[in-house]
Amino acid sequence: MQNTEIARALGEVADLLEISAGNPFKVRAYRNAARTVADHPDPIAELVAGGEFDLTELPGIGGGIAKEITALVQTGSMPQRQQLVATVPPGLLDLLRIPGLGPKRVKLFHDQLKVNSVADLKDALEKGKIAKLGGFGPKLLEKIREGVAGADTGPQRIVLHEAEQYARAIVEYLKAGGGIDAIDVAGSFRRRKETIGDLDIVVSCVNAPDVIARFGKFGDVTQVASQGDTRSTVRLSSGLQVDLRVVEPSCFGAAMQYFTGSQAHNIELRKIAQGKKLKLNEYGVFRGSKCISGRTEEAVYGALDLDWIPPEMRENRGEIPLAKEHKLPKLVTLEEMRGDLQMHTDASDGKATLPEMIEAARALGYGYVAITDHSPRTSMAGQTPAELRAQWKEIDRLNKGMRGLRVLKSVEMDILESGKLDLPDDVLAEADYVVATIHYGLKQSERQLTDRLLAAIDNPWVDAIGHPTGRIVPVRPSYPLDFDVVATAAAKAGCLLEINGSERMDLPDTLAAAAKSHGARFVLSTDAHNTRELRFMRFAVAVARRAWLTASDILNTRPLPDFLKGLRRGRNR
Ligand code: DGT
Ligand code: CA
Ligand code: CA
Ligand code: ZN
Repeated sequence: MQNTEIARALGEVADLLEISAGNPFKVRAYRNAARTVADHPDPIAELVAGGEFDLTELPGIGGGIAKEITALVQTGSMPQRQQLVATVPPGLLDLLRIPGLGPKRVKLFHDQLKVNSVADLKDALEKGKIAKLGGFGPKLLEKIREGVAGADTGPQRIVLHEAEQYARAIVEYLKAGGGIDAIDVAGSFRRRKETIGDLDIVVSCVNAPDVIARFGKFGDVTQVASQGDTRSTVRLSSGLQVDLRVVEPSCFGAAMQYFTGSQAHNIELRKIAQGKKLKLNEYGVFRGSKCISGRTEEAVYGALDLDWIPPEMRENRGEIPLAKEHKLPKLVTLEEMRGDLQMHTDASDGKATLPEMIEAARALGYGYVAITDHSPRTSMAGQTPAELRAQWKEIDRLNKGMRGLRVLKSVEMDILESGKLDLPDDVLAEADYVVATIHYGLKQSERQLTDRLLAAIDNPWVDAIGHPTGRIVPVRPSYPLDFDVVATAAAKAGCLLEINGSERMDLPDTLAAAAKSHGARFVLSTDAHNTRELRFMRFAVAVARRAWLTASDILNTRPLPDFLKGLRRGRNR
């Protein structure tokens, strides 16, 4: 659990307290605590888990809030928050998420106009009731109107990183209730899509009603939208919907297959079944009324004369014919990754020291890592050439005493707005590996941005282009880019393209697949800014697998000597 999430939960408690006219001092206490947590350099969840740390030593955190934070970290929910959520209409939480609406305004609408949901607010807006309240100018009204329209299009999709936290918490919770034979998360989550619309959980067990009942009582549930004998749908306080299906053990594989989707993949499979005079549904493969398979997914695919298809490929993009011909690619796995090629220390904007990052990387079993602190252009965080050289000297020193892990001297170098590089060649030549990225001038034209990347690819000391499209999944889309031109140039020059496993998830899966078709090769990295984020490699691997990449497409699946020889600078050695 990240500090931002803990801070958000604390902030929500403050909002809820304010809406329910709670003690203003308590409201302020929660707001202060939220700020303290958000600003704290280390992951609070880890400090709590370590057990040694006393949260009340932090500014603005007293005994009560410390207990709430500990409960949140340990159980995934905050008692104070649950208590408040139970007392306010669930629709008010949706209202709080509308841009321009804080607790004061939500409370005002609630108290004065009996607005309890997004629908109520829409109605009040249409009838001019909000304008009549006073204090709402035309600009603000327009902003609220847009927010309402956005909220109307259904709940937001969430990034895979965040979905994982919810999925893990719910699965652990259901398991802890006992009586479960098998449990797994299906849907887009299992296909490892970059964003998740809702979570789909499949359980096989003996006593379905028990599991369904327990599911509805998960601490973070604000609404049980539907509940039947074998299925239930709930909403969590974040707005995320979770579907649960309970099946017999003999159907678990078929249910996992069906609910993993994608829908397009399933439609194709059903056609194949029909062609064999079989019927395929969430309960199994049937000949007439006889179930011929369903316990495992392998058996379901097998009954259709298909090899088992990795979930990440199930998008009906040609995987089914390959499964029929036993020609599915051997997708890259997390275990095949031998190094991490982007991470930051406290020398730039990271939170951990160089030795701390190295120790954490070693614990993950890597053979090499690149320390890629920022170049001067990155205001506040940038390293001057002198500072970089000092860090590299330190890395040389550390490498001497180290076995098993090699730390590569590196830098994340900005490609400037002008298209020039942020560091001169003589500095770049002293590094082991250089990743070039764009952080500024994102509003330039497609031509300009494409040319900037091409200029970087043109420099023989640039080994890779980092987060090539600039997108950050939950925050901003890609900048305009002629990607085919970039990928073709990178392939020709032997410049690698990065797949960044942070919430950037950049390259996106479709572009990575396109780049592969142009002959490009890749590096996978985490862009970790603390030790915990070094585990984000699984998200980079998810993107790579969705792009059908194999270990041979990815240079950092190779042992160190091959990796170094595979770099374009390696050829000059
Ligand atoms: P999401 O939640 O929008 O990120 O995407 P999914 O793929 O998880 O979609 P979801 O949750 O609506 O449904 C989960 C899977 O269940 C879906 O991938 C395929 C299967 N499924 C659901 N409804 C249908 C349907 O009407 N027809 C077929 N063939 N499959 C369905
Ligand atoms: Ca889903
Ligand atoms: Ca669903
Ligand atoms: Zn960057």
